[in-house]
Amino acid sequence: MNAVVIKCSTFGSAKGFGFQIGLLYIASFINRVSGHRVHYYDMQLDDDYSHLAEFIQANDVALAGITCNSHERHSAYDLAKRLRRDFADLKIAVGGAHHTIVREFPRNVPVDFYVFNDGEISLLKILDHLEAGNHDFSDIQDIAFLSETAYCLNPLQTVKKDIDDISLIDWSLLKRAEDYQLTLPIKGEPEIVPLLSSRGCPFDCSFCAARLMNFRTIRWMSPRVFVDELEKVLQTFPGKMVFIYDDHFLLKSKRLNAIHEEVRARGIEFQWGAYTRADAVDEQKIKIAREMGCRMLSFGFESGSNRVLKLMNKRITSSQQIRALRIVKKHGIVTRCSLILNFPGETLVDVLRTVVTLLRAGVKGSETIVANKVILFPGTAVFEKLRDTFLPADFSWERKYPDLPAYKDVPIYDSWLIRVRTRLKRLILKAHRLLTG
Ligand code: B12
Ligand code: SF4
Repeated sequence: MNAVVIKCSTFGSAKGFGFQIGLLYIASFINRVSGHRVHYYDMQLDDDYSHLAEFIQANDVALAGITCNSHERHSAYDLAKRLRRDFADLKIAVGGAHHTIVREFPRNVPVDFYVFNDGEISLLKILDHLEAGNHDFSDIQDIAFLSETAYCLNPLQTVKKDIDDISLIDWSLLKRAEDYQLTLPIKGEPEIVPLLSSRGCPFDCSFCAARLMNFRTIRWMSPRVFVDELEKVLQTFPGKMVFIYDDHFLLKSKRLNAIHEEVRARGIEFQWGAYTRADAVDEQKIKIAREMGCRMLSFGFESGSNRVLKLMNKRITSSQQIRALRIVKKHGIVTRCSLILNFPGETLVDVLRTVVTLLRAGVKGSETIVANKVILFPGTAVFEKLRDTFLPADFSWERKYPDLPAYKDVPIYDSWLIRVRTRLKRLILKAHRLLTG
C-alpha cells in the first residue's frame, strides 16, 4: 500500500527549519520492514497544493499522514479538508506533538486516524489493517480512529524503550536535499544538518510540554546505531556541520565516552553542535566533546535570576550556568544562550540579574537569542496558569481566534502593560549587547 507523510507549510517558505526528522523516521522504518511504500513530502519547499494532489494521483497514494505541532494545526486541518474534497477514498492520519498533548478531535475536520507519540509502529499497523481490509482498528494502541460518527480512543501505551530498530534514516526519501539551507545564527559557520541520538526529556520546565510527550522518559539510541546514523548523514551531506537536536545530548558521560570511542574507531571526523542544559556540563565531558569536533553548544539559559529559574521549574541555578558557560568557553566552543523575556512574575530587577549572570559567565550580547513573549503552548504549566487571565472562557484549540494575540495560531501572553515592560527589559539587554558586543 502506498502512503505519503506530509510536513505542512506553516511559516511560509521556512527552508531554514529543515526537514522533519520524525516523518523521515516513520517512512524509513515502514519501508524497511514492510512491503508498503511511504513517501516524504515537504510543503515547506513547495506549498502549491496542486503539486501535492498530482503527487498523490501519480503515486496511487491510499493514505496521507500529516504532521501537526500546535502552531500548525489549522494548516494541517485545512490540508485534510482539501484532500478529502479531492480524494474521497483517501485515508487521512494526523500525528505529532499537538494531538499527543491535546486530545481534542475537531468534528468538522475529515481525519480518519489521530496518532499519538511515536508514529512508526502505529502507522505500520494502520497500513497493514487497511491492506488486509480489516476495518477494526481497536487493537492498535496509541491512536484514535473514526468509527461511524465518533472517535474511539484506544489505550495508550508507554513509549517504546528501545529505539535502535526504529532509527536509521533512508536519506533517499529526501528528494530536494540541496534546497534546504540550514544555518545556525553564527557568522561564518557552515550549514547544518539535523540529527537525533535520543528522544524525550525527563525534566518538567513550566513553559514546555516535553513531559507530556515522552512520559518524562529519555530513550537513547545505542552508540553503535547513532554512529551508523552519523556516518550515513555525513556521506549524504558532505562538509555540513551536524546539529544534534536531542533535548540532552550531554546528559550521560558514559554514553558520550562510548560514542567518542566508536567515532574514533571508525576514523570519523566531523563538526557538530547540540542543545544542552548547564547541569549536564562538566570539564571532562566538554573535553571529550571538543576532541570529537564539537563547535557549538546551545543552552536553554532562559533567565539568570534564581527567582525566575525557580518559577520556571528549571532546576538550575545561576551559579551552575556561570560554571558551565565558563568551562565551555575555556575549551573554545561557541555558545548560544536562549533567553525568555517576560516570563510571568519576572521584574526589571530579574532582567538586571540576568545581565549580571551573563557578564559573570562571559556571555556576550551577540551570543544570546531572546524570545520576547511567552507562548502559551498547550499542556504547559504556564498555559494552565494563565489561561483564565488571557484566553476566552470557552477557549478551544479547535477554533481560530483572529482577535487573540497569536504566534502562528498559538496564543501569546500579551497586554499593553507587558509590551511596555518588554521595551524596558529590551533596553537593559541592549545595554548588555552594547557593552559586550
Ligand atoms: C528538533 C526540534 C525543532 C527543530 C526542527 C528540526 C526539524 N526540522 O525536524 C527546530 C529548531 C527548527 C524547531 C523549531 C520549532 N519548534 Co521544535 N522541536 C524540536 C524537538 C526538540 C525535537 C523534534 C524531533 O525531531 N523529535 C524526534 C522525532 C522522532 O519525534 P517527532 O518529531 O515528535 O515525531 C514523532 C511523533 O510525534 C510522530 N509523528 C509526528 N508527525 C506525525 C505524523 C503522522 C501522520 C504520524 C502517524 C505520526 C507522526 O511520529 C514521529 C516519529 O516517531 C521537539 C521536542 C521533542 N523532544 O520532540 C521540539 C518541538 C516539536 N518544537 C516545538 C516548537 C514550539 C517549535 C517552534 C514553534 C519554536 C519557535 N518558537 O519557533 C519552531 C517551529 C518550526 C516549524 N516550522 O515547525 C514544540 C511543539 C509544541 C507543540 N505543542 O506543538 C516541541 C514539542 C518542543 C516543546 N517541548 O515544546 N524545533
Ligand atoms: S525546556 Fe528543555 S529541559 Fe525543560 S522540559 Fe523542555 S526539553 Fe526538558
